[in-house]
This record gives sequence, structure tokens and C-alpha cells, in this order.
Amino acid sequence: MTDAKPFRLLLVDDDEASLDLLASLVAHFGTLARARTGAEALAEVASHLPDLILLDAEIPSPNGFEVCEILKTNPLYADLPILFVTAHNAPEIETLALRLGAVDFIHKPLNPAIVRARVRTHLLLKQRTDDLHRLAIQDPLTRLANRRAFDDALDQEIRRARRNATPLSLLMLDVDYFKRYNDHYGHPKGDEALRAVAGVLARYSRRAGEMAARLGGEEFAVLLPGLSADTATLLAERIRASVIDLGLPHAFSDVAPVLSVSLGVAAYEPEGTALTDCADQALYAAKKAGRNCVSA
Ligand code: GH3
Ligand code: MG
Ligand code: MG
Ligand code: MG
Ligand code: MG
Repeated sequence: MTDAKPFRLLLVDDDEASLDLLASLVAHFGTLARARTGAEALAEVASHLPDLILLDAEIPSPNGFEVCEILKTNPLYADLPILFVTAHNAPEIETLALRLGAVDFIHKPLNPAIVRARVRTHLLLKQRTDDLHRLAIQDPLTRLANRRAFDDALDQEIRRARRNATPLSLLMLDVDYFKRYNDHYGHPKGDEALRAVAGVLARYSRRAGEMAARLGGEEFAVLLPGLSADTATLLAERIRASVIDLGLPHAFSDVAPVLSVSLGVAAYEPEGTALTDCADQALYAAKKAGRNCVSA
């Protein structure tokens, strides 16, 4: 149907013959998972998020309507399309399913052409939703998180740090003498350099909850839940050294023969100055201290 990645579909029905029939109708869309009860369906969604669910209404507990309600009230699964498959013909049953958040309704006995057509439509819509979501949160040049995604993650992590009294650190990073780099090597080379710096940040922010983001221009941030200021400062120093190790020649920098970055480090303090302001001030101090260095 497209040359994009194959889709993952979850088929839920307590009747083995129905599962086999459904599977034969939609196998060409991608990979299939099966569940025979509501509990199995929820477990499968939690372990391997599908792109679409074909959900029999009459399954052992929780039943199809309950499964739909559970999934649709969880923000993690709000975009997951659910198509009900059922022998019910009553309009009020169909309305209930749609009100619970189902995108469509398919009647048994199954009409093969209708099943394929509806599933295809909803997979295409799901793909478009995913694409738009990615565009909304990703910086197109570096593929890091963009400022919008960063601001959301920062809010969330600050709330978590306050609630659990766990450490949270933030790095702010700015490329040194980048205007000169652009002026002398050209904008396309400048873009390449930004991608290379982003690659370094991505390598150092792989643990769950960590996020590297491009805030704009040649300014980046790394959000580090669980890290104290001391540990974050060590990490910042490793990032600084790794950017130097990229070895991108910068003949017009006053501080190094290669491209370098300055970093500011700050740790969250519930009663203190805003975390981003602290990290910004530290970055400014690093610039004042001569660039190609870390300030905390
Ligand atoms: P400093 O060491 O004080 O940070 O000096 P600087 O030259 O890096 O700082 P300044 O803010 O004067 O210049 C930032 C430059 O970043 C200006 C602009 O040309 C460049 N820039 C911003 N966004 C992009 C981009 O998307 N691609 C490229 N190639 N350059 C960009
Ligand atoms: Mg059934
Ligand atoms: Mg700047
Ligand atoms: Mg700069
Ligand atoms: Mg600037």
C-alpha cells in the first residue's frame, strides 16, 4: 500500500476461526498480533504498540467496549485507531462504540472488500497523524527534539523532580564563533556542523527521560533527569571534548583551530531561580570565561 514501514495490527477476537479470517484479510498491511481476551489485548498494546486494533466487542473480560474505554482514556493511546468488529446490528451499540472513541465499525459476517478498504483508510490516516505529530515535535535540520517538545518535557520533569525530590539537571549549549563559521565556510557547511553537534548530544542523552533539543539557531539544551549538578558537569565536559574531537576545522575561531561549544550547567532547586535562567546564566559565564568550556 505504501513503501513506508509495514504496519502493526492487533486482532482481538475470542473465536479462533474469526481471527484466522481477519488475519487472512489484512495480512498484507504488515505484521499481525492476536489477542483472545481483553486482558491479552491490553497487555499486547502495552508491550508492542500497534498502529491499529480490530476489536471484537464480545470478548472475555474486559469486553471490547471496556478495552476501548481503557485505551482511549490513556493519553499514551489516544491516537491509536480502534475498529470494532461485531455481529451487533443495533444502532445504539454502534453509537456507543463511536462515543467511546472507536474510529469505525465493521459488521459480521465480514465482507472482505469492506474490511480491507476500511482498514486501509484508517492506517493511512494513522500514518498521517504520526507524521504530523513528528513534525510538531522534531527539529527538521538535526532531528533532535524542537523547542516545543523541550518545553513540554522540561515542565513534566520539573513537576516530577518536585514531587519525588529527585535531582534534575539542564545543560545549555551554544556553538562558539558560529557566525564566522557560516561566513567563511558557507551556510550548508554550517548546517552540517549543527547536525554533527546534534549527533554528539544525541549520543550523550540516551537514557530514559533524557532529551537533547535544538532550541533555535546554534543553541541546544540537554535535559538530564536523575543527574546532580556534579554529574551533569562531568557529562558537559565530555560533550565539550567530543565536539572538539569532531575535528571540524574552524580557522576563524579565536579559541580553537576546530569548532567548539560553550556549556552552562544548572540543577533544579525547588525554591531557587528558574532552571532555564540558571543554565542560561551559566552559559553566559562560559562565554565570558573564554568559550570552549563548561560553567556551572
Ligand atoms: P558566540 O561565540 O558568542 O556564540 O558567537 P556566535 O557567532 O556563535 O553567535 P551569534 O549569535 O552572533 O551567531 C549565531 C549564528 O548562527 C548566526 C547565524 O548565521 C547562525 N545560524 C543560526 N541558525 C542557523 C542555521 O540553521 N544554519 C546555519 N548554517 N547557521 C545558523
Ligand atoms: Mg466474540
Ligand atoms: Mg547563540
Ligand atoms: Mg554562538
Ligand atoms: Mg547569539
